[in-house]
Amino acid sequence: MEKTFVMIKPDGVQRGLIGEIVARFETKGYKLAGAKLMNISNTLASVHYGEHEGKPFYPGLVKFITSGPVFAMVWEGENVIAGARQMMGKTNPQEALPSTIRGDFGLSVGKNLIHGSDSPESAVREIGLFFNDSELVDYQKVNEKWLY
Ligand code: RTP
Ligand code: MG
Repeated sequence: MEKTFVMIKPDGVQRGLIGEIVARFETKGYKLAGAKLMNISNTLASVHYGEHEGKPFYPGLVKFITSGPVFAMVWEGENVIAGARQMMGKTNPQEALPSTIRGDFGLSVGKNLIHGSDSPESAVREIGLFFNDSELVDYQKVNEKWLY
């Protein structure tokens, strides 16, 4: 089954939105395979956001993502990479539709609450960056046969 990396950014943690955001993924039907509250080092931030190095917003992005704890997660399910991005909404919360996480809770592109892998390659890369194999749990959920 497909897996993706999702992370509640420091603004989401500080605003007390961990439960609200986790609940959306849970009730959608996705399965949580791993989760942890952690601080991101400058090194990890620069590897994770390496694709944006050199862009004008990059220094601010690294400063922001290392400014406080994040809640890192791995979610599993059919088409979860695209599905999670849909639930997050557009990068700029002012363009994100209502009922998306950024559309419902965000106001600015710099503090847009949540990250989600944007492709299968990114998902594998990011899961490997943030989680050891031993931190990911493989299990059956009782409701699986009612979802697919
Ligand atoms: P993310 O990687 O955080 O999940 O967000 P994303 O895919 O929707 O957006 P991406 O293009 O990867 O940009 C990464 C983060 O950089 C910040 N950003 N600021 N014009 C700007 O000021 C600007 N553009 C991007 C956002 O916080 C975005 O989430
Ligand atoms: Mg991105």
